[in-house]
Amino acid sequence: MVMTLYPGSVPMPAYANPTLNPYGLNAYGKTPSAPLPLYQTSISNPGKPFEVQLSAPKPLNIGQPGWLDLQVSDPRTGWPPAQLNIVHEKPAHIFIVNQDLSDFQHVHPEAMRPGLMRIPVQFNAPGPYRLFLQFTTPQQGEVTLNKPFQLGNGITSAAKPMFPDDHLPKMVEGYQFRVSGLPTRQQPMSMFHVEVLKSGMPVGNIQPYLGAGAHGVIISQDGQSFIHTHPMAEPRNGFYQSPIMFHTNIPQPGLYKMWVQTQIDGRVRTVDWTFRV
Ligand SMILES: [Cu+2]
Repeated sequence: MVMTLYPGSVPMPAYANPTLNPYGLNAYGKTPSAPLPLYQTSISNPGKPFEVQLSAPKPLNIGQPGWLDLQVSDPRTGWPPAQLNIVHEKPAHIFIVNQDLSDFQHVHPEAMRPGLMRIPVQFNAPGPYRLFLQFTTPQQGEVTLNKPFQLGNGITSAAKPMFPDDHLPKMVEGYQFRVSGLPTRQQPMSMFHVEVLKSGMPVGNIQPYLGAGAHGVIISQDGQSFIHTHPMAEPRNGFYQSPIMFHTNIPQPGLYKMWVQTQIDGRVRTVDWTFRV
C-alpha cells in the first residue's frame, strides 16, 4: 500500500517552515540542564539516496524516556523523501543497538513531518550506538540507513565480549524459545526455525505483530550488516503456530546477534541469540 504522508506533492527541505511543526520545535534549547552530547559523522551512508542526521529535541538523560529526531534528506539536494510507503503497518522502522549489541530498541515514529521523524528512545548508558532506519519510498524502494553515533563524551565501559548461545533455549515471560538451522559458513543460506513452547508444548496462538507472524532482526558484531526478516507463513484463524520459519542468507562469516519479536496474549516478547556464521 502506498500512502502519501505529506500534504502536497512538492518535496520540502527539512525544517523549511518550522511554524508548521505540530509538536513544537521551539522547545529546542529551552531546558536549562546540559544535554548528554550526541556525536555523529555527517555522512555515514555513501552511495545511498538518503542520509539521516540525529538530534535530541530535549536533553537526553540516562535511564529516562526521551526523544530523538531523525532528519532524513537526499545529501545532493537536501530534499526529504517525497513519499513513504506503509510497510508492516508503519512508515519507518528504527532499530537502535549499543556497541556490544546487549541493548536493543525497535521503535517507530510517533510524530512526522517531511524529512523529520521523532522517535521514543531510552538509553541505559552513555557510549557508542548504532541506529538502523528502514523505510520504503515508491521511487527508491526499500532503504536502510546505518548511523553510528556516540552518546556522551565521558569514558564509557568497554564492549562486553559476545559468545554464541544459539544452542540454548530462552525463557521469556513463561514461554520457551528455541532456535535451530541458523546459517553456517557451509550453509550461509538457510531456513531457520524458532520454536515457541508453553509447558513444553508448541503454541498455536501467536498473534500478528506489525503485519507478520514474527520479526527477526540480525546484526553483525561490527554493526556493518543488518537483516530484517519475516516468516512467510500465513495465519490460520488469525493465529500463527510454532515453529516460526524464517529464510535468511548470511554470506559473510562472523558473529551475529538476532532478535526475534513475537506477540502472544497481546504482549510483544523479544528473544535474542548470538550465533557464529
Ligand atoms: Cu518496526
